[in-house]
Amino acid sequence: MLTNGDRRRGSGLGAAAVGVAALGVGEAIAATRGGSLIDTLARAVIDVMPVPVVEATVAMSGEHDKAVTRLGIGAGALAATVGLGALPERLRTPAAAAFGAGAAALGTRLPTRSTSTVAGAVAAAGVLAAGLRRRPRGMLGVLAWAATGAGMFAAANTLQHDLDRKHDNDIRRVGPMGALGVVPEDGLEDEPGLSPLVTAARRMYVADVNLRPPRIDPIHWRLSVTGKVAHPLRLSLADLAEDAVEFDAVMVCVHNRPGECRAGNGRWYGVPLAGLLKHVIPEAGATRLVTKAVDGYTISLPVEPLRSGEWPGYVVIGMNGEPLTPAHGFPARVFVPGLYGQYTGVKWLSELELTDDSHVDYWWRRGWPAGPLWVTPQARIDVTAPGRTAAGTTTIAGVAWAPPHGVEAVEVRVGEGDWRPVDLGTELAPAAWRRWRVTVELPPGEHTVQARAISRSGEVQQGRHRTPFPTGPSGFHTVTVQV
Ligand SMILES: Nc1nc2c(c(=O)[nH]1)N[C@H]1C(S)=C(S)[C@@H](COP(=O)(O)O)O[C@H]1N2
Ligand SMILES: [Mo]
Repeated sequence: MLTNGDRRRGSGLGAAAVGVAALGVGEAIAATRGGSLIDTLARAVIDVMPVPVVEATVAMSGEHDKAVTRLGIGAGALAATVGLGALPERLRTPAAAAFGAGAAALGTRLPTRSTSTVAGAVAAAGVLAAGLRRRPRGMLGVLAWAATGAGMFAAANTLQHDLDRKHDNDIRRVGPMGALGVVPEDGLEDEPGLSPLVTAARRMYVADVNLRPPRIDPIHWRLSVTGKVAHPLRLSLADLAEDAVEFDAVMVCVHNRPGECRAGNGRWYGVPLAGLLKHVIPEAGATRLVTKAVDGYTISLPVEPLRSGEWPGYVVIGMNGEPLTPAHGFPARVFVPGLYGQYTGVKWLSELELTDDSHVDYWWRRGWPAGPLWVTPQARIDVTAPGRTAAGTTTIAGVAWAPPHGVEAVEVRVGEGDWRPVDLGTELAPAAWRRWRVTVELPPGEHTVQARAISRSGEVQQGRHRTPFPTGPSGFHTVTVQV
């Protein structure tokens, strides 16, 4: 005999299984043309998420923020289905239809819009309505629905991978972007565990508001320079490549708390914005350069320091000798070394618009200051290892940055002891990160080691703890060493 409690649990499971099937079917149909129901729902949620929730998600999930968001959206959608299933029968179909209409509307409205996402939303709503009308009975029924859903998710995954592979081929055909030439060295190559001097694109942190990078066809892509300019421009990737130069610089996320890895050092290839701006001739009143992206994200920068070259900014089209990867903004992004990633310019650049001060950026609207915010000096400890030269010594090594001025010095201290200098690797460029190493003698026991960076402009890294929001983090990276 089934009790009422058993029956309710059973029907909840049945509704969840229907939810998996509906989402799976939606995801598979959306994927036929590169769309995604879950990514669309996620982006809609991210766009309205209160900043404290965004900050908590980033702080808690670290590098896995996208996976955590995707799981959260999936779980939320399933919970919603269970809720739908608990409604009186006559309300379930209208509720499923409303869900489908909402998801379809998002699929047409968001910058990531795609007809296949709309089709997926409609199909998901149909499966949901049908499934909830005759809820699966018994364990076998539940399993059958859930397995259908799982199969559909697997199909969606395969379709997305195929599209990614095709996109990677399109990118490969673009050819080299700059030459890494001689692999740069700084004299600290022999330190195992130390971050590489130049961060490989696949090891570079990824931070943006999307679950999946937009796929942009390089053949048809053009960069428009518009707005208050005497000579608007439309440039292809090949046009840009003609004026590109190589530069070394560290990209740092404003969420990078001491010791974290949301920072990477690249050898970039880009067109100086000063030259580009000279070419288009800004009109009177053109005070802001709005960098716009295909994901609907904008970051605006003051025109004057970019035009004069006081802030050397670039339209970047390559990293480490290759085109940008999809995750890092292919085919183009704007980068002003020294500004935090969130203020430095957009990935997946589509347009540069010169305008007045009335423009409001994605994150300002959400409570972040108008900025721009500059990266503060930061030192990270990568290595604490037994010294190789003498017994009882410990090697401490890491990276430090203070763009755009450069790292003047790095210092470490043990416990509350004095700050002592370290050896610095050769500087690639002031805006790049600099590696460092020191060997200290430590008595047996447990020790805390801290590091701080000092910028060539005289700014000393602050030890007081500050959260990333609203002006960037501070504090020292502190590690514990057992001798
Ligand atoms: N179009 C677009 N550009 C963007 C973002 C975004 O969400 N969308 N995120 C910014 C943030 S917060 C950072 S830290 C950098 C990260 O660049 P990366 O992912 O290549 O490291 O990109 C910036 N550019
Ligand atoms: Mo960021």
